[in-house]
Amino acid sequence: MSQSPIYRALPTLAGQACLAGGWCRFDTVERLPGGVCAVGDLDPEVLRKLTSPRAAICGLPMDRPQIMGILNVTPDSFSDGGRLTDVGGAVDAAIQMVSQGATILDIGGESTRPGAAYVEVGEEIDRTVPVIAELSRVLSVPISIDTRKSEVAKAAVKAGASLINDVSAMEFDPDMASVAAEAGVPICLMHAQGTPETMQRNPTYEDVVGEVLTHLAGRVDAALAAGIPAERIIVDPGIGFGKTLEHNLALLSHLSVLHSLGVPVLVGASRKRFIGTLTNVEAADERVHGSVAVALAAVAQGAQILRVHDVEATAQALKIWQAIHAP
Ligand code: HH2
Repeated sequence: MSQSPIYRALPTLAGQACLAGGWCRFDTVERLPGGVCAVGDLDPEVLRKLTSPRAAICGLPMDRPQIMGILNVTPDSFSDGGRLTDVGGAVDAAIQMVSQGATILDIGGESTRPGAAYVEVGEEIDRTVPVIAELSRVLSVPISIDTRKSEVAKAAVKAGASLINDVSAMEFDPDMASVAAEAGVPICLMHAQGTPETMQRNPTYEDVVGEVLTHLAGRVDAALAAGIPAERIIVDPGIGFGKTLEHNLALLSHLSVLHSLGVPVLVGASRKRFIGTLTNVEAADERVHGSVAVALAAVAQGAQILRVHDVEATAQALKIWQAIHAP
């Protein structure tokens, strides 16, 4: 349960205040508890966090949406596992994603799908580091390492990764905070309830939006306390990580609440189970259209980074959305 009030800017296309220095605007804010209030009546610190332009992440401006292409070098990822088993294949896929519009690449060596098995540190390094080293040699886009383990993060940064994406928000490995602080790279803090092994058994919340926000606020504080400056922190609601269909939809429809934390928001809903459930599409790689719809819904609430498998489709949809709404 959340203790302090929650402030959710209600995005419109033509309000007086600018959400996170980006493309969404707003006139009113939902305060829970307390109801709707006008921008002019907000506490200045709350207003500052909601409106201040976010610092660039790895040189990528946060006043426009960025596409993070997913590259899983795993045998068992839920939608693309086993596809990229050698460095050459992974590099080719990465080059294609960049040509299609990815401005950042997320390399993962351990599946975190529900029920996925634990991968040892050495194995995860062997899967990811050669790919990162080669990618940073041939491409100039920033590379993110998707890991919960500080040793993997350290090796990946040494090989050229410039962002750490931790689905446990530094809770799985107590050394992750100091490694990220010392490495001087941004870190994405994602909300999860439980571990991948168990998280989908019976996810339970009294107030999923409030609890996810409160948890992420605590993890942002932990990162700040560890010496990671706010300019290097990203938050993520963790779609599908210990969440039912209803939880995912509540988070997506209230996504803009995360801007009250004052840092960029990343959303990773691509091809996930809830899209299949809503559309009756069993095969994960056939959930492209639903995934694009979620990406646009996230952008309409000011999410700055979209983590996606289908870069080309997302980039095309985003171009049209921007041409209409944020030229
Ligand atoms: N989702 C997955 C993995 N990493 N990172 C962030 N920040 N946000 C997410 O939503 C997220 C993530 C799971 O998706 P995927 O990588 O496609 O599958 P798998 O974990 O099976 O490799």
